[in-house]
Amino acid sequence: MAELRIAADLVVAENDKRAAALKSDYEALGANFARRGIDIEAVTRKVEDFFVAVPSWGVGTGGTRFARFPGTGEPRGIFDKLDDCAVINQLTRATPNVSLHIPWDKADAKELRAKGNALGLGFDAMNSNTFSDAPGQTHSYKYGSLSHTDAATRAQAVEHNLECIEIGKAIGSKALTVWVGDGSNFPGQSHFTKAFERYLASMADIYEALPDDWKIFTEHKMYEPAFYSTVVQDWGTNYLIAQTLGPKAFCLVDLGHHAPNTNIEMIVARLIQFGKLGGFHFNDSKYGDDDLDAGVIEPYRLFLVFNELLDAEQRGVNDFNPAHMIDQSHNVTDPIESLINSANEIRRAYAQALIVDRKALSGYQDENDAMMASETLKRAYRTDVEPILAEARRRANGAIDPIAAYRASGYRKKVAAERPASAAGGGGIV
Ligand SMILES: [Mn+2]
Repeated sequence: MAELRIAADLVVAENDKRAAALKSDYEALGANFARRGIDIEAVTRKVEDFFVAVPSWGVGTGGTRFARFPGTGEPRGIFDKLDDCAVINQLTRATPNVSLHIPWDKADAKELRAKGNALGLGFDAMNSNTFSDAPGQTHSYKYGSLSHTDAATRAQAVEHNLECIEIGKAIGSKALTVWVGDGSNFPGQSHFTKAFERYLASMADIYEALPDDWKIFTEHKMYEPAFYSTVVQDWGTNYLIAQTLGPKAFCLVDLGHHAPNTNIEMIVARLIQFGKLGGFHFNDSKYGDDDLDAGVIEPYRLFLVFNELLDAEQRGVNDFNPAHMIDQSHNVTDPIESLINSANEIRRAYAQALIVDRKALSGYQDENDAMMASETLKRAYRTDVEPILAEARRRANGAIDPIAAYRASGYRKKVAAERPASAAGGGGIV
């Protein structure tokens, strides 16, 4: 039995206040579904089994290039972060796994594993960091890491990724996500081809050390921290990497890493078709890599991404098992509330995509009935599936209204008393 960060009877008391309304809403939605030929119980069970990993770096307050304004009770290290992640999972029952970032979360592997076990948490993909310099490191990543012009710097970056794999093996992770900040700020600064050749050679060295049952994920990103070019700038380059490295290499799609108005769901479809979709970093954006909470800006786009995933699943695409991870920066909210809400929004998109009438959609596509094809998607998207999400949480001993339960628990106030205030100022992601 996992240690609970919030008293079980508080969650029960909060749920008791809302149980009758939920029952009534769930029955009404069930009757609506029955008329549409959908089994609400089957949908609820699928939602209960859908999980998304939370990022350890997401439970601290994020920042921008301008400043960081920390909240109270900021986690002091990985063990505090795991405590906060356990709260998110206790209330949502949607986030049983945590993704670690090394070296930020470096700690004794046995202790990490024991802490995870005690809290009922597992470990998702390991994330390497060669986009900033760790204290005391020999070679700087100012001008790149895996694609650096200097062989010793590249070797150091490869070595760091190998260390991430070793830590991951010790704590039960099965994937490595390679983060790089490599790129250039000026035309002419970097030779596109040579830089990509060096990157591929470094990645091949990392791939070589990857256990057989692991996956390696690469993320494309159009800009930032480099502002003229990046080494892995778009999904085409990302696909080339996965294709060149081999069968354990896959592309990760971070929803914020594209030019505005890019048709991301179509990229997802292409990667699925050619067997290289590794998974997602969920977040939302208005302008660039804003790292806003999933579903707050473009919930229809999130739904359309899940529509492609469910289409693939229901077509029985081979070995289709994309990783679901959140990658966000919470600058003005309580990070725990943002992650609770994001996990729910991701489940909402999943539930809405589950109820798309795919047979009807396929028929409208064949008949070139654009109006009805669009309406088929919209009908699913317009359905308020909140009773299903709430019922899935309730059945798993989570909270019917997780943010209300979190606020009622006084958790933030409690940890604020235990954890000294962290320093303000400084930009960047944490
Ligand atoms: Mn990302």
